[in-house]
Amino acid sequence: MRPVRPVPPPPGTRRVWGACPHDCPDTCAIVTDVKDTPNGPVAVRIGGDPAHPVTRGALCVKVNKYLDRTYSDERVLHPMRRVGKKGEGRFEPITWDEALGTVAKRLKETIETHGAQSVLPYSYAGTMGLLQYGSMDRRFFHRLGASRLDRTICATAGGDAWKMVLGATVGTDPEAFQDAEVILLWGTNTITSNVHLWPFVKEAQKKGATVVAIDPRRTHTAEHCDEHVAPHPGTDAALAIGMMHVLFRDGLADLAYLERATVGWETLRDRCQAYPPERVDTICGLPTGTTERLARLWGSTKRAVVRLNYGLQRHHGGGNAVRAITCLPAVSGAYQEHSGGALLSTSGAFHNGLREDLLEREALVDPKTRIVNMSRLGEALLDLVDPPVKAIVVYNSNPAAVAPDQERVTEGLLREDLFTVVLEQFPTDTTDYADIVLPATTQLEHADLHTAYGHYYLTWNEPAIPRRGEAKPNTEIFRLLAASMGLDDPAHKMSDEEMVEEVLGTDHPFFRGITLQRLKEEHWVRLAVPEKWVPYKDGSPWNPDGKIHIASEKARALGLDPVPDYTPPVEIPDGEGRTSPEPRSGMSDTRRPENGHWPLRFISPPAHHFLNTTFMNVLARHEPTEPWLEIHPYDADARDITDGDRVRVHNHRGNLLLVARVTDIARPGTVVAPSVWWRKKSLDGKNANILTSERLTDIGRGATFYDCGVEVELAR
Ligand SMILES: Nc1nc2c(c(=O)[nH]1)N[C@H]1C(S)=C(S)[C@@H](COP(=O)(O)OP(=O)(O)OC[C@H]3O[C@@H](n4cnc5c(=O)[nH]c(N)nc54)[C@H](O)[C@@H]3O)O[C@H]1N2
Ligand SMILES: Nc1nc2c(c(=O)[nH]1)N[C@H]1C(S)=C(S)[C@@H](COP(=O)(O)OP(=O)(O)OC[C@H]3O[C@@H](n4cnc5c(=O)[nH]c(N)nc54)[C@H](O)[C@@H]3O)O[C@H]1N2
Ligand code: SF4
Ligand SMILES: [Mo]
Repeated sequence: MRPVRPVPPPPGTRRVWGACPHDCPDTCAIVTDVKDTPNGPVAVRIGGDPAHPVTRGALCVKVNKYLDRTYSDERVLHPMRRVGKKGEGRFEPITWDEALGTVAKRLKETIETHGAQSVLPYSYAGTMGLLQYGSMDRRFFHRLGASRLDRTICATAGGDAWKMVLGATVGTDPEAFQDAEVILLWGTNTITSNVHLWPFVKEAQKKGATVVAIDPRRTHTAEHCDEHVAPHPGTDAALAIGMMHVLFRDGLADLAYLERATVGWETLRDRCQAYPPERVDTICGLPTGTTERLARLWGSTKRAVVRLNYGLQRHHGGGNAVRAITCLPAVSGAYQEHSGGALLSTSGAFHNGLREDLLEREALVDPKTRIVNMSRLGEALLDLVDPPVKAIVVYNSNPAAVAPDQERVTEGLLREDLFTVVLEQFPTDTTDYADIVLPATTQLEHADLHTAYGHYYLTWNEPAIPRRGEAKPNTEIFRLLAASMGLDDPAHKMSDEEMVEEVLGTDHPFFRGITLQRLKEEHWVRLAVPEKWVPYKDGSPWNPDGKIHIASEKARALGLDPVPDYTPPVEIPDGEGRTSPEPRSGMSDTRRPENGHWPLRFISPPAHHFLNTTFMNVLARHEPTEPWLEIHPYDADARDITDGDRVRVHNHRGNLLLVARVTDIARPGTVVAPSVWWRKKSLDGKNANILTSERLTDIGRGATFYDCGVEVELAR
């Protein structure tokens, strides 16, 4: 690919190298140009590092505006105490001493009265830096004996499913995509959610590759592909199994590779019998012949790669869908090629080496401590789990907006006997429910070390500007909280850089020669993985027997089918009119009406300018309208809905006001609400999660945001 021209720093500035902190596979290398002024250093320009092989000098539309975010007048810059009712968002500033004293006192009282497990940390990937994501905070909560949090809201369904087959979340190098001959973009809106893969896809396309998007929605990514296949949401496992049916049937399976590198392939071949391509076309709602054609395309070359992403795993059967797709390159033998195979995440290459166990002081955890699933926050706050949650400390997340079954979550957060602390950069929907808000720094104001889940480079983030107001990094806040609570073990006093040295203190070969010193000098460093890496050439190095587990003993031990199978969605019938029964008790949504199948499938994938809820407050004006619903003309006509009408989307969990966009971007039967809007900046104080359920995925205990049935009507 053509090299990128460097951009010199503007005159009178100095350049500081950093990393994008957001929950995005690309983990861009950022350069910030800083001017020293009489009032201190000020960041004047931000951009992508031209020398970085994946960032290639460009940031996305969101982080290009990171200076607007950092210097926004909306920032929370001082500790605050609630003065209004919960949910109102009225606060008064207090000193740090007062804030820390109050939090320490309330947590101590809670622990004395209700036990340490009544304290719940709630955090996700608002920042993905190892320090600010999970280090001092984990040490603090582990030492207290607080409840543990099962961080399932995004990726565990796919991640655990992938690991069942391949042992570690390591996939085809994104830089290798440029040499592929067939690329399937499966359940990924690449241009929105993984834009730095796109140039590699375009390069392959330029060289003659066929690129196919598999997505119920005709995204802008799909529009730029050679073909768009639009299955019903939640039917991907059937499609993958149907494709493998054709590969086995037509002699396109690489039996030598299957024999040499995998276990259990014969069982999968037998499973495929039940899914002839014609049946699969019906299940998925595809034109006859689609499954067969896709299979032949996939089997036509070993330089075939599938980029699967997380959209397709947010369904009841999402784990099995990922397992099935992961088997495709095994059956065709594409795992033997540098530019073949599959990519879900690259994170395993980092996490299998780094000493995150030390960073988080995992040794402090009593294995008997209860675990709360973050995807069922409503239940945790309402259903009197034993012991009840009496204090919640939220950071790096905005659960009032992003957690499913919003009504229950809100009811929980409104509880008068719940003590809520939120560490935030902005006055979000969640801070509105806080008793105490603690101001957090942004990426330009703190140090951090970044892994990635969409490439193989480790990146150092050097602070570029002074902290604004009284904001502090998460690490510092938990250091101070530990001191206020009287925790005086040296683990709670280490500096950020000492923790980085500790986490890098690994003898794993991927980290050979990588030190903090080197990272500071070079800004980002490729892991010591082979240049033309083919991780699954001979099987999987991450499974004890060295094989790819097409049949998985891990799955069997969990009571699952050892080979992947298709299970229909729970709330939305597939093309054969089938749904899955409610999952085991304790995981189901008991308020679902008898025979209650809503007529429309509802999905709420990321809007182009938002990152989950981050940037919504800064960039909403760049989105086409107020919060909207894409609805196909066929479904709109049947309901007398015209473009621009206000519509009410509803099901048994709640209802939501949106603006209708009548468009064939959505397939008939599926409506789409690009997300995730701040509730308080929406039309009726709610967002898509007023409709989603707390049901969990078949594998990985994940959230099922897109397994959601609704009806839509004109709002009156
Ligand atoms: N701009 C932007 N980028 C982001 C994010 C963001 O919010 N905004 N979020 C970040 C995060 S946290 C994550 S996890 C990733 C998420 O990014 P992706 O993994 O790409 O996930 P989604 O956008 O949820 O879904 C991708 C596509 O899957 C489609 N889809 C939904 N259901 C199905 C299905 O059943 N089958 C198939 N085949 N497709 C389906 C959706 O229509 C969507 O276009 O992106 C990251 N990047
Ligand atoms: N309906 C629907 N719901 C969804 C999704 C969907 O597609 N549809 N996607 C789901 C997915 S994939 C995910 S990953 C989750 C994401 O959900 P969250 O992890 O809650 O992500 P955000 O909404 O971006 O909120 C992150 C918050 O962290 C704050 N933050 C950032 N950096 C720091 C820091 O250094 N310190 C502190 N203290 N705070 C910081 C930001 O200001 C922001 O408010 O949402 C899920 N919810
Ligand atoms: S959000 Fe993703 S694409 Fe945008 S700058 Fe960050 S890492 Fe790069
Ligand atoms: Mo996510």
